[in-house]
Amino acid sequence: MFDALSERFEGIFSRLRSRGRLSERDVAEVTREIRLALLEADVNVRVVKDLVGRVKDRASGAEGSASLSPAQQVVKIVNEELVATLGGVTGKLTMSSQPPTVVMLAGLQGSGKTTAAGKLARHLKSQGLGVLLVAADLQRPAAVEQLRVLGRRLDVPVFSAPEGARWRAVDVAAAAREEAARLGRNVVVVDTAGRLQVDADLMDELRQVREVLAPHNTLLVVDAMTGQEAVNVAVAFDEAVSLDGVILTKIDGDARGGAALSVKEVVGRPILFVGTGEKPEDFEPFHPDRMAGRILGMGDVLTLIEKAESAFDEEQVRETEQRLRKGQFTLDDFLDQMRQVRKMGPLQNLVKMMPGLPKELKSAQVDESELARVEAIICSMTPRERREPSLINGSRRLRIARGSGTTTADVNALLKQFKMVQQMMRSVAKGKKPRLPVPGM
Ligand SMILES: Nc1nc2c(ncn2[C@@H]2O[C@H](COP(=O)(O)OP(=O)(O)OP(=O)(O)O)[C@@H](O)[C@H]2O)c(=O)[nH]1
Ligand SMILES: [Mg+2]
Repeated sequence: MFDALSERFEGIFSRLRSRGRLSERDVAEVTREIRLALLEADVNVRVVKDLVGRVKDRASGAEGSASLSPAQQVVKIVNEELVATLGGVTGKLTMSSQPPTVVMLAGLQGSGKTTAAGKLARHLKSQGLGVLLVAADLQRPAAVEQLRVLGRRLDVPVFSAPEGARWRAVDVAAAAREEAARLGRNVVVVDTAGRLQVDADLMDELRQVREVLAPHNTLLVVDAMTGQEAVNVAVAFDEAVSLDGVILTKIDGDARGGAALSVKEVVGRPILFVGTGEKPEDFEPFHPDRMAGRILGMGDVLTLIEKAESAFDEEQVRETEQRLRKGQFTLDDFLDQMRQVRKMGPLQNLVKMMPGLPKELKSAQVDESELARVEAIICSMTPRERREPSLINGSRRLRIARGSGTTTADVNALLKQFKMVQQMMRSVAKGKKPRLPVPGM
């Protein structure tokens, strides 16, 4: 998402860079280009008009007043106004002082409600909260089972209508709080049924569910691919059940991104989370400033750092560091490091967030199977071999290759790679500037 828009902005800003002072005409030209870029990205017309108007006012007024170059000044202004349009600050779920906090999800069919329920449960669980998932979608026969499967995978309990009981969604909702109290859960996440379109039946059911649930957060799940229509859907749901926020899903797709940029301004409800893929971990809090940075091509360094921080086990990192200082870096450490990196999610997603990487590199496939192979090889070694790889002679090599389903050439390649990393680590430990083993890096 936003690729086309980013590219347009990149072009606009690089042309601007070659200018000295910005004349009235330059400002007019730049704002016209920005307007076109936003409209092409499917941003709501009213939102475009407001945003461009604000940029124009500030860009002409600020002329020559700061030490920034004209181009830098415009980038700064566009960035700030984009952040404002996206909601300004990072939104948060309202947590009730009296548990359980209730979160109700609503949205059209296939928007990603059930998936988002799982993702949200995982997210809250990782913050140390006890979550109960509630299956209040009795529309689709398989819906309850879908949530149960997710719950099992995430190790989160799922509450649903008792076998054979003829419950409606409101009955499930009514019993959910009691179940949460019984299980001592802090947060209840309720999945509801969707419809193909906004219709009276759906809204009635949702209103009833909302009434008995009295949720602290009613969140609309919107598929980013729906484009402009997302805004209308959000307005309709807001009128019916009064929304507190939005979860925007499938931003990993090739949607142009206009919906994301319009929802807050038109509906007045913040985007709280975004779905970036099908898996439970493909989920992030929505940060307007970082999203703006990503759109303007500044990369999403902060999200990257945050991911790294949450994935790395500090204790383990400290231990490794201590061994490194003593110049001991074993294949076990190598494996640990690799696993830590993998915990951050698919490499592909991480690479996309790196600023300044050439486009070709971002679209290049990262070979995840290579990582799996390395893991298999190291796991086929004895603990002693992992500490002293020099022990690995011809027959051991063959055993390791067989054990890991690889070839002796693979084992050799890994040992060579490890040796280079080890050498690098040793020179780091000695306080020398490391010589990277990869040429050209
Ligand atoms: N790529 C991508 N796919 C997603 C994302 N979120 C959900 N999906 C996929 O979208 C499809 C629909 O997701 P569900 O969670 O079942 O949608 P739902 O709103 O519960 O659908 P109903 O219960 O039928 O109303 C599934 O195939 C999901 O894997 C996302 O962020 N990115
Ligand atoms: Mg569902």
